[in-house]
Amino acid sequence: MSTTHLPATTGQQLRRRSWAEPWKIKMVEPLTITTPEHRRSALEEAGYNTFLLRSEDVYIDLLTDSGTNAMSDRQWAALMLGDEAYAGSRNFYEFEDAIRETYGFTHVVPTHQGRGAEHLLSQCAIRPGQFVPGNMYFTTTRDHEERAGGIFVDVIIDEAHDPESLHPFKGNVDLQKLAEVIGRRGGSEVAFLSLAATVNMAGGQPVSITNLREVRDLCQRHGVPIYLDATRLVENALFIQEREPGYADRTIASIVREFCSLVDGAWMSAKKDALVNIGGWLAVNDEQLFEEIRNLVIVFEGLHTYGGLAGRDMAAVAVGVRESVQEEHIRARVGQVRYLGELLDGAGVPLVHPVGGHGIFLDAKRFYPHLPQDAFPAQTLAAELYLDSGIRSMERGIVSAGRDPKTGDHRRPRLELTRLTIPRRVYTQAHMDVVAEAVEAVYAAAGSARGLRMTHEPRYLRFFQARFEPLEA
Ligand code: PM9
Repeated sequence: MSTTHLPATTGQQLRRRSWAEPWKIKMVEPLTITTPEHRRSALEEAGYNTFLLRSEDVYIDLLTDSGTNAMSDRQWAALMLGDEAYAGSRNFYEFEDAIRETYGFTHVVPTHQGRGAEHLLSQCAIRPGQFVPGNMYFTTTRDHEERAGGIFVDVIIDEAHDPESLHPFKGNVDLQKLAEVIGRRGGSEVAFLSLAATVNMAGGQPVSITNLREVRDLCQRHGVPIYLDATRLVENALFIQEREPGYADRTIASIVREFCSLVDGAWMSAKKDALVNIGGWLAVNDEQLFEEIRNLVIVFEGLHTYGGLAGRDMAAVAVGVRESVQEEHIRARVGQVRYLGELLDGAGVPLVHPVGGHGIFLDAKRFYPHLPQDAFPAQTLAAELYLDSGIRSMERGIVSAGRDPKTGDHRRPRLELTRLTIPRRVYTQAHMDVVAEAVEAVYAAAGSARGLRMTHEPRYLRFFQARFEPLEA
């Protein structure tokens, strides 16, 4: 992995040394290798939607990094110490301590996963008709904000919508766009700024602390709170350490704390950075808001000391949160993503630059310049990659964007991407080599792809369950 190689001195010469994953394997899970005929029939059965494939028909699973992480021996050991009391489980207090220490918020409730927290926050902090500006949308986040009557407005910088822009912090908020939203009806008509770091749909792109400070000044002047989606904040912290002047000598843990000190609260899908298979949380500093959240969590998730999780799940989160900010871990995690990006760059495959924290986002518009967006190029690419090699990826384009609730038309995002998401501590560098070769093969055959037609469109978050069929030649 070239970006994390250590220089070693041999006489006068500097030589690159090989890198290896900072863990060894204690338990293995066999992978399934399938035939092209088997994959063709599995994909047809799944309606050309990779979400509808059975995992046993998948070879290398890059659908998501959510809940697909390998837990450490410490986490597995913690699972055995689950306190499954209905109320006041010991593991809740461990969970609360880990989140308070790592992220710095005062009040914490567990939730079954990230969208449970989004639901609670949206219900408690949005009045119908209020604006909810955000640095690009995320599918479940925007859905909950709109369900609560909020009007989502994208205030990310323009560079985020350009897959070729090399801006180092493509997740940043555009201050003018935010000021314009606040200016429409005043700060009291803005529920909160919904800030994600990193920004998933832009390609795992980070937000800088400098930008956050400026945004905070603006929000404070108008009484607008900032709530942070901290799902991949540790990855964001690595980019700050690498790219933001003054942060090179700071620890990841201290950058995470500083970032959180500039916002009013946060939520997290613990299934990502926190290295577990299930879990989430919502944390705020405001006591009154917390009282409301702590009450509402009982209605939708469970008592405020388990929030839909088993005691053992909270124990695994408590250990995972602390492991997530270890320097070696996070460097290896993001380094592995970068390694795959470098292989694909070497082969001239079009993808989002700079490479983000949790995956490679292939640029389906440039991959298939002959396909219109109505033929679902990113969905097509995910299907073709599965057919070629059994590798599963995810559409992040027009299908994921859904329909505008007012007009009923497709939302047409500028970014039409297919995401190769890397689970944490699961695959080795050799798997990345195999993935790169498969993507190259699909790119070489790109001219023959015909695109897809949607045959079934669910009402909510359609990308999860939509069905497609190939367009005729
Ligand atoms: N992200 C992902 O694969 C899981 C499925 S949605 C396609 O990227 C952010 C930034 C996320 C996220 C989930 C959630 C929701 C909130 N914020 O999946 O409910 O990336 O735990 O979290 C997915 P849960």
